[in-house]
Amino acid sequence: MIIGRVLVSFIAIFLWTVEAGASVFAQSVESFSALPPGIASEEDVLFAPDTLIADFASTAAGPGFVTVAFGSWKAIDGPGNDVIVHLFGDWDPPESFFVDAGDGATFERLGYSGIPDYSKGAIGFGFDLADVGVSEARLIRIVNEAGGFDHEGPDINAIELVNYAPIPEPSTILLLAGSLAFLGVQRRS
Ligand SMILES: [Ca+2]
Ligand SMILES: [Ca+2]
Repeated sequence: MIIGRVLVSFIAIFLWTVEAGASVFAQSVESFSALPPGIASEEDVLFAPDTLIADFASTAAGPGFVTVAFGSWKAIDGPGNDVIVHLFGDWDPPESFFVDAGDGATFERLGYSGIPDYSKGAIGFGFDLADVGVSEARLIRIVNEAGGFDHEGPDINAIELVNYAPIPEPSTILLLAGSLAFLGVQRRS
């Protein structure tokens, strides 16, 4: 009976994907380039949009970047845009950026922010995994367009997944495999 309940909850977690409605926001910073002086914390890019932002400066060594993860969730390709990068602040053309999706070892370039009209306040940039044929990604990386000289990066407020699915924990997979094996034995006996 317990195994049956584990199985039911496992399936329920899998069914809760796109239909959940709510968004998932970045929950941890996996890697990042240096922050310019006066910027409080790389973690200001985490969680829902607020008044805390971080920018990751480009230097002579290369473009600034930040890579984030989403806890127990991964980005998947669903209807329309799948990833939204929220900025808050002033905009300067060299603050344009690229967005990459990947799983650590490799990344695919999802898109480019473009150079929008100068504006202040909150701006969201949407990106679609389907544009580059990516079906899912655990990590999202934002890379400054400007590189090779000192320049602040985009004022990143939050990184949102619109379409997402749970990342099965290894223990859950083992539990499921064990449950199926047990059910198989029961059925044969
Ligand atoms: Ca999509
Ligand atoms: Ca923020």
